[in-house]
Amino acid sequence: MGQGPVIALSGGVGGAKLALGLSRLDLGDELLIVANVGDDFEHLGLTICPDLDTVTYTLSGLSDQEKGWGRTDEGWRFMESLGQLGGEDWFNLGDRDLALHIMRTQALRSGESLTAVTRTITRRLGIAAPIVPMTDDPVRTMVQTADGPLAFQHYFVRDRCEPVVTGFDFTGINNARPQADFKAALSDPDLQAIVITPSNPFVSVDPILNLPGIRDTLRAVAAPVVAVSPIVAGLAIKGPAAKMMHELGMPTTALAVAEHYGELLDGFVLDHGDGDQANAVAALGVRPLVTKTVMESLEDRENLAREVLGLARDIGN
Ligand code: FO1
Repeated sequence: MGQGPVIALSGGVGGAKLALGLSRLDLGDELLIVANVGDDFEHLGLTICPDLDTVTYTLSGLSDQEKGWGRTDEGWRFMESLGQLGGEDWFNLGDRDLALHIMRTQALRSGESLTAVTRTITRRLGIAAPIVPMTDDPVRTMVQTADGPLAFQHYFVRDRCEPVVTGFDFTGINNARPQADFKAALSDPDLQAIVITPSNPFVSVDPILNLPGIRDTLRAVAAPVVAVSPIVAGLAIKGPAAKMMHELGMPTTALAVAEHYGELLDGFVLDHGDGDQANAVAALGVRPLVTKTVMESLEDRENLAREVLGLARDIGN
């Protein structure tokens, strides 16, 4: 690839896996990881930023691999005591993880931006690739359900994704400005690619795409926009994406994800299990790539990252 920026839009676990793969390619400081903040919420007086934390812990090698969130080698004595005292214990904060939330909350309260405190944290954890929030302004995903709106973490964790979703709102999105480095990379004439990682299209990627001006910018930039399907053979690898698609009356297919992103896309990466949908993706005017998108090993993460950039290069030539 050339030497311009590669922007990766990342949400939860799937996004972080591909972000890790991208960070291990020799992109130098050209890789910019933009994390969703719609999952963020105020809890126990703390500002919790789960998607920033998932990608931060993943790139620092501290993430708990089987849960997909939080830290490995974790203790839960804080949660035990919280429970004893009758505190809200539906959202699990590990003893080590808690230090990050307290530090970030303190920094934000003292007027530091989320970008600034994220830079402090990622540097302390030895992460080279810049990780930035999609915006430094407050945006909160509200899940519309048959029984009324739910804050995202209430839907996702407290209610275990059981409510039937009817739509999504991103509170604050109209007044939110794209984060400065994100905005600058998008207007960099050497921008190489924008990668939409295999995160939940509705609650992890759409908050970023719905920032004022982002969709228009993605349509206008010369750099290819390439997405990796989070749906493989009709199922989400992790999380409620397929359930949401079903409840929204969409087919739970990789093709339906490509159609959801629509004309923003130049390329779309499907798993071998969905190879039969490649022609339909091509019929959208989007270049398909069929490969192994299920990332079990570190090598899988790197291989997929390499193939995604290869697709972007082929489209760009
Ligand atoms: N997800 C859960 O399913 N249960 C939890 O108790 C939980 C706690 C938690 C604490 C910190 C953090 O950064 C993430 C946490 N998550 C938990 C994941 C979180 O709900 C994210 O929003 C998901 O990863 C989706 O992006």
